[in-house]
Amino acid sequence: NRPSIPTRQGHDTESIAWGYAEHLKFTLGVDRYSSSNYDRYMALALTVRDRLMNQWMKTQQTHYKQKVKRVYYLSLEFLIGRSMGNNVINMHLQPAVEEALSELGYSWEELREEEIDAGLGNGGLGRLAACFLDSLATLNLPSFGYGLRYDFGIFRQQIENGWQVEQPDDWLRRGNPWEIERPDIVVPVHFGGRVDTIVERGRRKYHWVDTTPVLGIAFDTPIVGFGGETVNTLRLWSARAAEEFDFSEFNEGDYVEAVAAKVSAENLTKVLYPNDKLYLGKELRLKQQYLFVACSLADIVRRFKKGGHSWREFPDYAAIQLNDTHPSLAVPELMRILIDENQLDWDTAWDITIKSLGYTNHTLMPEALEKWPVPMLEKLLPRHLQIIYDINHHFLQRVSIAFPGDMQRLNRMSIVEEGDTKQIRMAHLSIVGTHSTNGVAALHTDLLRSRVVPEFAELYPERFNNKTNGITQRRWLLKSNPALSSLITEHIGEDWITDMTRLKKLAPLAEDAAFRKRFEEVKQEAKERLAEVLAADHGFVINPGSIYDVQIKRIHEYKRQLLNALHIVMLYNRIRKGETKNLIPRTFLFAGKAAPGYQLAKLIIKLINNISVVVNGDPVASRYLRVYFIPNYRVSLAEKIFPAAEVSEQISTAGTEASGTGNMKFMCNGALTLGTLDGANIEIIDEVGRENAFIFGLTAEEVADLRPRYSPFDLYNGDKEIKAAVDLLFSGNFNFSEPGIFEPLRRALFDQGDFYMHLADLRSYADAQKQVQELYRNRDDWNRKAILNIAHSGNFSSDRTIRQYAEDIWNVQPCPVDTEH
Ligand code: DL6
Repeated sequence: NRPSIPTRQGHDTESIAWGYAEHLKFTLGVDRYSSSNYDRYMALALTVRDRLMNQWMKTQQTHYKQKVKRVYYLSLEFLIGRSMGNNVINMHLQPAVEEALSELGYSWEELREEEIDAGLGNGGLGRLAACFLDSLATLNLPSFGYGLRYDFGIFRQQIENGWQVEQPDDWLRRGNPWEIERPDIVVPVHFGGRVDTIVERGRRKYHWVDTTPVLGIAFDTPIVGFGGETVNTLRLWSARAAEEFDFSEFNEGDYVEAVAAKVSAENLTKVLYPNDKLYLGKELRLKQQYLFVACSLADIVRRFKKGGHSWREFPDYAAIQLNDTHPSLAVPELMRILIDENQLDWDTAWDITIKSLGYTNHTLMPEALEKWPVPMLEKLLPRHLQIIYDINHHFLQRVSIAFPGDMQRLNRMSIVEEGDTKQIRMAHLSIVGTHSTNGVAALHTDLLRSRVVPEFAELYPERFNNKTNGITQRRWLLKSNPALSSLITEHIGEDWITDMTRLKKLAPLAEDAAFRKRFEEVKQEAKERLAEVLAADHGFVINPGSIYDVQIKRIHEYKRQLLNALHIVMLYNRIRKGETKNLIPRTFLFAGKAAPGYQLAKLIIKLINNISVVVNGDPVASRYLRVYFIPNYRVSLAEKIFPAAEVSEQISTAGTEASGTGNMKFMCNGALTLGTLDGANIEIIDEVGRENAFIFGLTAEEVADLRPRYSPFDLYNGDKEIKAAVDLLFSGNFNFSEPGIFEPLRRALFDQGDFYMHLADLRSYADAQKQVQELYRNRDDWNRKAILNIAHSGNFSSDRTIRQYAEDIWNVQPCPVDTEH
């Protein structure tokens, strides 16, 4: 049913080919001879974007007309990756796009590789936010994502002589076809100045004056749900100097200063901070947080006011979720807007604030907890500091009524931490100032309640709840693993794309030998494809007949890449001793970025690379064992690795990983989990059964019990094989031309007490690895378990997570939008 006249919105092949040619010529000003591959990608992206505009506007109109309640997801990070493939799939455009390109003589596979990842996040927290956007749109939930449009996303990782070297990620340099600048949506944001208090008709009024303004300009990215019905918005703010820079008033010398001041204002959104789980206390970061919160709340309030409701109804129209404490200035900022700008009384403002805000905690690491120094807040946000003090005053009154005479408790729970420099505890502020505090996996929520903030859980038991993380199966299975997706759909239909629990129907097929064979073929092809990509990109020589054993995630001591490395050295020793009987070749793949200032994590990368050189260069060992560190881990690379993975390394010290989401991506791609009872691993095992995974190591409780009497030396001395591996690791064997470089790792493991208990778990890890090897020998049995993993991965869809947030925290309803296609 091809129309004779191609149109700008047509989903048919002709329209797409025509749209592409128009953009190439009229938007980009090139022709088929002068265009680069990137131009061709841009022309295609703009063609796809045209086809979602109508539905984007219709979605916004529908939400406006129906006066819906919206979800506002406030996150300093959105780790989107590429948008082309996802949008094309969600809009059901793929067949027409592929055909149009092939008629024009181009390949869809090649063109989509041109897209530069939007890497506006560090890892789990940012990627979760991106999966949530996909689920919100697919579930027809009216929502906005709000964040910052960093000019530079997470750094590009290069490996030089085994070391991580950071390069700036200039992702916008060639233009971003998915965003639309909204110069009219601009919010003035104030910093500094002072607060004047005046009493008017018996009421105190606060005037924040003499401030330095900066502007936030909106850039919108459409978020298309599967089926293309709802198109929500991701609105990212970019800093601009305020108009007040009147250049005409300056003489030549001042002019330069004025320009410098302008640049400094615009530096606010220059770069994403590349640390996850480490709070640094930098002023620029605080400014980023406030800019983002102030712009987003101003936008939300503006939209609310257009609806003509009374302020009391604000929580009926806005559910604002704080992704970690990064947006927690939303608590005092909303209070400021309500009290100072809209003359509400304190109690009413507080009631509205609490009802409309929710807070998600993402980590148990004490070093990640944000605490802003009072002097910094006083200088930058004096009015907010006053409000925080007032909130604390009311809060401590409540605590002292509940626990009379308990001064120690007041100190522990206070939002203000006393000390040489007073600090504001943003987690306390977030719990006190919102109606919901959630953890991201069952164990994490339990530990949050029992260990991290037990007194808050006691005071507000009704506020604490769990929302186990999830991932979108549209990106992490349908898009990234088309062959497995087709196999699944061929057998159980395509309902799993929007209801991942339907994958359960695969369970009986695990008993079907023909299906297992097909699964094995698909996995094998994925392994070969990955080997080809890594050969082409990095010159790696990977044996597709080996077991692909994969650990891909941020590099951090608690995630224990070092445990994996120690075990590799154990294997290496065994091979050197000739213990190779029945050994199935194994390829250990690592990838991940270390925070630039995290020296020990960077040293772990160096260690893996050095082990890789020695092991892969050993003519005997390399027949059985190869180790590769894949540089520059990012979403688009992850999409190529998961389909090929067979062993999913989830080996954090129990009680340290809040949830993990990589574990879920591995599972639905048919890898078997080799993991500790940590984070969401526990729930993964509950779903698939312990017999279909490899579980090892201490539990969170055992870790806590052991800690006071833990001795890494005893374990080292008590196990000959472990001793030999540790000795070899630190003997210089892997760094003979760089003597002593791994000494800090040895010190961390021994002199500093091995905080993450590598040695406590190494023996049981090595035993679990033996089971991996034994099971793999019977590949058919392995395949059966792999299929069962896919079949039981349905609970880990972010659709399930978002439904739970929508019902339990946000109280929002889906709003269908009419479609023409
Ligand atoms: O909730 C998403 C993700 C979890 O899956 C990880 O377990 C957790 O480590 C991660 N946290 C962060 C940064 N936390 N802070 N602050 O990425 O969140």
